[in-house]
Amino acid sequence: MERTVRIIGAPMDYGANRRGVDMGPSAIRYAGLADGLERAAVEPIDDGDLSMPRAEERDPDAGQPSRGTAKFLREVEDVCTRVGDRVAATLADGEFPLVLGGDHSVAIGSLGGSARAADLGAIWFDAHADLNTPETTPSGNVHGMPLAAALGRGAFGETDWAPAPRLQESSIAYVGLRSIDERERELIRDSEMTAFTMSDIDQRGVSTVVEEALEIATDGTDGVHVSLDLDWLDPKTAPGVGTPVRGGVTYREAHAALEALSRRDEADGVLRSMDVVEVNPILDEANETATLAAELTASTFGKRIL
Ligand code: B3U
Ligand code: MN
Ligand code: MN
Repeated sequence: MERTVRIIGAPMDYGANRRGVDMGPSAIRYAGLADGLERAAVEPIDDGDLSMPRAEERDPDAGQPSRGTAKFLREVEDVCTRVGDRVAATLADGEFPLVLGGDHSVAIGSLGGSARAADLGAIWFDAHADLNTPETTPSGNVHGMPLAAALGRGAFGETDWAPAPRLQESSIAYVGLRSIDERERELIRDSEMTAFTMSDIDQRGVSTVVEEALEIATDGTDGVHVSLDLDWLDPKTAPGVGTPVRGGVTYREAHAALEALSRRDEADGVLRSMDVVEVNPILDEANETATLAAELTASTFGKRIL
């Protein structure tokens, strides 16, 4: 047991428009996360869940940004600040922070916390680009904005909590994109990020794409953050997500991708932090998506078939 993985539950659903992702952390634990991690020969320590006020008791329009729309922004700020502090403290203790969402806005916290004491690269496994700002968002949901927030784009740039201190655009790689808003398409094209879409995976295979993503995220950085949005997978395999998009990766491709990360990590110790987000047990079939989330996390930390 060479590595200690500290599990930080962030049961928040302020950033999504469907209730239910707040139950993600319990569902992933129930699906056997700790056992899977032990089989991967890491020691899991579970910090339990951060406390979260119920969305029903809050006003989504309070605390709006200087420009545009971002629902529940005050609550997202509060949670992400606490997630960031926990992630930074975990890293300072020499442990690996694993954040369980919750909707994808928790990643503003995990990226910010992980990028405090190191130059950070990131690999974003997602159907969506999550690059909207309060000014461009079609929905007002912050789970469509975490990368923009961490990069300090748009109205997020005027806040002191959202921008991740040591995260450069050029060290970010998307893997598996297939649902991009019109404005986001322009933003990605004009950015220094690298976007591998589903069609890159079709053409070159998922392992090659992940190895290329790793090259980008490790080049000139001290470590890599892995953000795993379960809607990256095909909805036939992972039905329990708020915004399913057909045409995602299969069960085998998903494991192959995370095993490719783990192989590189075994050789060079490149992984620094991770979040697993958007599991919605209410929309799931017999906890299938949470089970997959637990299995894929174990694959990332080195669990093998044999
Ligand atoms: N791009 C859309 C939809 C979306 C993004 N992330 C999720 N859905 N999960 C938006 O609302 O920003
Ligand atoms: Mn996402
Ligand atoms: Mn998504």
